[in-house]
This record gives sequence, C-alpha cells and structure tokens, in this order.
Amino acid sequence: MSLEQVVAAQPPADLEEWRRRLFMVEGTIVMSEDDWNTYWPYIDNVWSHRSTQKSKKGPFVTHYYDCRLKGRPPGTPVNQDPNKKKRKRTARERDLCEMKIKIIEATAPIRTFTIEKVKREIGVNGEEPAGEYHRHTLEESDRIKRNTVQRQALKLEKEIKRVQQKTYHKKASGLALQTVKRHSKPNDLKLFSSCFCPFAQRVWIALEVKGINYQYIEVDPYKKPANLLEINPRGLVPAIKHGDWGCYESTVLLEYLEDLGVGQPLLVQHPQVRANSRLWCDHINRHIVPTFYRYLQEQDPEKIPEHAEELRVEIDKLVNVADAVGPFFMGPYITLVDVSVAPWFLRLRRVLQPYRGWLPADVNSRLGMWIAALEASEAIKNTTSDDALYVDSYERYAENRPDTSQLANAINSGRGLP
Ligand SMILES: N[C@@H](CCC(=O)N[C@@H](CS)C(=O)NCC(=O)O)C(=O)O
Repeated sequence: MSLEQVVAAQPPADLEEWRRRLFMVEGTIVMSEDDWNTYWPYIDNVWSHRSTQKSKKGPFVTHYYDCRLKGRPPGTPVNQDPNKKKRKRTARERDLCEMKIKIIEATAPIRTFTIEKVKREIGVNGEEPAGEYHRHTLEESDRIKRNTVQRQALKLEKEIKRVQQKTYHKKASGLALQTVKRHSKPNDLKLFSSCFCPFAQRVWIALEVKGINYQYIEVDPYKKPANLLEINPRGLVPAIKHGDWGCYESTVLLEYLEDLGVGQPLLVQHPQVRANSRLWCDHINRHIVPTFYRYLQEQDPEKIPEHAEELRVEIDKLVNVADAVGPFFMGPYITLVDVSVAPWFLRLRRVLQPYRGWLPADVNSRLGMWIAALEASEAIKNTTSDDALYVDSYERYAENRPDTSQLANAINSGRGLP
C-alpha cells in the first residue's frame, strides 16, 4: 500500500495494538512489507532517524532510530537556508528519553523489517540499562509530533480547501459581458479594465454615460501583463490608451474623459459647483472607499459592527449634502459624484451584505432611492456583471487572504490606498 492509499483508507482495526507494539518494542518484531507500509506511518512520530548502515554481508540495511524525546544531538546545526520554510519551534528539553531501536530492512528474497531495541549493557549492580524503556507515554510522543498519516491528511485537507476557494473572475458576465462584446473592436481609445474592479467600473460607467466609443480590454492586474505595465508601471487597472498616449488612476481618467468635451458632461459649468463635486469625490476616495475595505477585511467578529457604523456615518455625510429630491447626487442626472461612488454602492448589497451582514437602506430613504436610481441607470447596468461574479471575486478580501492585492495590503498595514 502506498502512503496515499494508507491516508485515504480507514485506519486498520488493530492499529492501536500495533502502535503500542511499535512504541514499546518488546523482543523482536518482524513485519512484512505490507504491514510496514500500513502501520509505520502511524507511529513514525515517536522515532527520529539517526543513521543507516548498509550491510557488507547480505542484502539488508540497518536503520537506527532514537526516541524523538531525546531531542536533537548537541551540535546539530540549525538550518540557515533563507529559502527553507521556518517552522515555529520551541526548544525541547533534552535527553528526556534514551530509548533507541534498530530496524533491519531485508531487501531480498522478500522485503521484511525486523525491529528491536538496541542492546544495552546491564548495570554493574544488575539494574535496568538506561534506555530500556521510554520515560514517557505514547500520548506524550503524540503530543510532541504528528505522525506521517496525520500530517499527510492535514496537507490534503488544506489543499482541498485551497482548491475550493473562490477567486476573482477573469471574464465579465451578464449585461457587462454583452457590453464587452459590443466594444471588442479595435479603437483609438482603449480601456484596460478588470470586470470585478470598482475603480475600473467608474471609468467604464463614464464612457457609457457619455456615449464615447472605446475598445474594452480585459486584463488581469494581479498578473500584470506587459500591455498594462506599459501604461501604468504600478500595474493597476483602470488604465486608458488614447492613440499613443496612456494614463491611469480612476479619478484622473474621469477628469480626462470630461475634458474631451464629448457627450453628456459629468460636471456643470459653474466653478464653485464643480469644486463642490470634487470635494465630495475626495470624501468618497478618502473615507468611503477605505472604510468599505476595512470593514470587508475585518476578521474579528466583535469589531465588525464598529466598521459597519463607520461606513454608515461616512455614507450619511454624502447623503446629507445630496439634492433633497434626487434621485442622483445633484438631481435628475448622473454626475461625477454618482459615477465615483456607484461601484461601491452596488457592492453594498452584492458583497458587504453576504460577507458582513450589511443592512440595506430602506427603499424609501434618500440613500435607498439613490441606490435604486443607480441600479436602474443603463450605463451602470451595462457595466455590471451577475451577482455571483462579485461574491466570488471578493471572497479573498472577506477572508483577508495574504497578498490579496495592493489595496488589501495597504488596508492591513494602515497605509493610504494605492
Ligand atoms: N487608485 C487606483 C486604484 C486602482 C486599483 O487598486 N485597482 C486594483 C483592481 S480593483 C488593481 O489593479 N489591483 C492590482 C494589484 O493589487 O496588484 C485607481 O483609482 O485607479
């Protein structure tokens, strides 16, 4: 039986008896190859291999083992290889047990394993030689180290969990996919985007609101393809290329599209009203967006309500200065503030509700009406994928997996967002 088969199979019925035998090692134990493969991986945690000697006399080798509780012999160097995974280790008290065994492995005519204690001198006064018995129980050995079967089973479990983990999507779905298809033809204006990315969605919505023609190019910003790095050396989406010129940063790109002066404007003409819009876009970037991720990435259930409250407060500040009738920020039309906040408002229901129990706003509240209007906007619908895409794509954030993204790392280390 291979190790994989041993791990997959039910433990043998007489396992405990065999474990005790291979712990105590009374007399001589002879095992067939099959028995050895079946039982040894369940007890190898007790023993620590010291040396192997090949016999000159015949087809067998002798393996010497110390009880693991002997500790490492003095002078065993600690591995200095910086690439070797460091294990958390606590120095074990040394020489807790002096029991030693030898295993004679015969390789011909059939493979067998003969196990016995290493013979010791009887003390001068006839007392038991040191190392005749373990100075501890089998349970103590089990507490110190897991056996190979347990370690393999754990590894397998972790691997299964890893494979079952959801990850970000690399292709839009639903109405967003239809839009991607409509904008797949080469165009002078290219949007480098990722279907799950709210920053990219801002720019995508603006293009749709304005009715500007463009080519949509889906990229994986975590793989940092050359065509993205060429425009944005930081490798973040969104980025646009217009002719030979390229630029990035969602807020800068929104202003650029506005400056083109094509299609429906997102800013009104009045300088002070324009400044006000930019002021509230700044609030979205500096308060709503980071709070959203702090809340989503929080792993301590006790702190989740605090983050929910923090987000609610930051959203309320925006809602309180919005036009009283709306339904959008400044009235009946979508403007820059709507486009800047929409991707995160859409993700309240799609991401924060399933992962963090976010309570959606009352449909008749000012926020409820605003979100409903955003959801009903053609430009927004056309850039939004099916709900499952967001649930899957944000599991990494909700579990705060290591190295999820530059943004997630910035949140974890308290730095400003990228
Ligand atoms: N400040 C940037 C943020 C863009 C951003 O963080 N984009 C994410 C995708 S949602 C990204 O490209 N991540 C790649 C990475 O973390 O390496 C903007 O507003 O455009």
